[in-house]
Amino acid sequence: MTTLDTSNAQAHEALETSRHLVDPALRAAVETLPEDVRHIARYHFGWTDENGRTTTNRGGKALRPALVLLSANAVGASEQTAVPAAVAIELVHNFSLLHDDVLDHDATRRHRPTAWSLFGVSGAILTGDALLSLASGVLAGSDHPQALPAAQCLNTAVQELIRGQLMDLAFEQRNDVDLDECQRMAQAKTAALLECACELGALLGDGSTEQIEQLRHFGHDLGLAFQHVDDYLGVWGSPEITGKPVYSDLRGRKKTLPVVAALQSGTAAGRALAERYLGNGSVHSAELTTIADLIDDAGARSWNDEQADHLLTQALDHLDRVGPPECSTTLRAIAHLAAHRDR
Ligand code: GRG
Repeated sequence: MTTLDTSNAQAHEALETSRHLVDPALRAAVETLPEDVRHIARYHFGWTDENGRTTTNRGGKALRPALVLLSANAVGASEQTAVPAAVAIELVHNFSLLHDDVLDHDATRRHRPTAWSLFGVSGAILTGDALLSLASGVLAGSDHPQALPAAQCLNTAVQELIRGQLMDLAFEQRNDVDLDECQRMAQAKTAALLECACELGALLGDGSTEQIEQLRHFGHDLGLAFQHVDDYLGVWGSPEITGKPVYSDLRGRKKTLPVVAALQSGTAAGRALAERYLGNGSVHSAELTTIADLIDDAGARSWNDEQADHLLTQALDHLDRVGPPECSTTLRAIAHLAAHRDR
């Protein structure tokens, strides 16, 4: 086994352990929802099929709750201490996915039809709203002394998510998006929640101000690396990994990080891409492979990989400042996995 294999195995094991710790509390929280939204929420999490029958579906990767628990661990606390925050963060994440699928008109998520496509737009939106309010309730209902600052941290992250999503949608109508604003959009839409996950773990784990700050930066840099990988998968990922149709981001002419990097590259491929990609309506299926190739030819695929690697290194530097390396070995393994889902 190579070092990478060992690290990946460790990361997968940690995700599984975290799932075992968080799942009972997450399910118990969802069970308190009114019947109709509970039905949709159970489906969305992958626990039941659309008729309410129990399934063996795994749902999402549950990365964010693992980050919460392992951040608590990294500051010397038990993972159990941070379970309410892990539940809250996963509820917020899934609220954002339910809304995101509606806003993007996506028909598939996690290898299954999206909630809105089965239960209607109103059902999906209201279920998302219910998960968001449940997240606040779970944090407020925990008797942890840091529950109030934790709720404030989560609230700030939600505001960032909304800001990032608005930017993302606005970019679809624009042909002049630059890389700087695209990175700011990704920070708000994705990095803010991973940052919050790590901060919450450190906060509930009673970490020092310096430890909380370093874990916050770790989560932020890892979050941005994660979005680079997500955007890579949106162009070159296979449906087996993404759980979505091939070229999912390109069909909707999304201004993702590699796309904008290619458009701004000043290369002949970038100009040829602009001619095909900038416009309205969905991209014709026959054009998708050519578009993906042009993004690659413009150098944006390797740029995207380099950015993800650089951000991972930066994230790990922050982790080094949290404490002795043996306290964060698992968090390090998770970071490598999150920043290399494709490779
Ligand atoms: C509309 C009020 C209102 C708020 C919602 C929709 C929204 C604001 C924000 C969108 C945020 C979003 C969906 C960002 C993308 C982040 C991302 C890369 C999600 C995929 O995360 P994974 O791969 O998902 O961890 P799994 O399926 O594993 O849980």
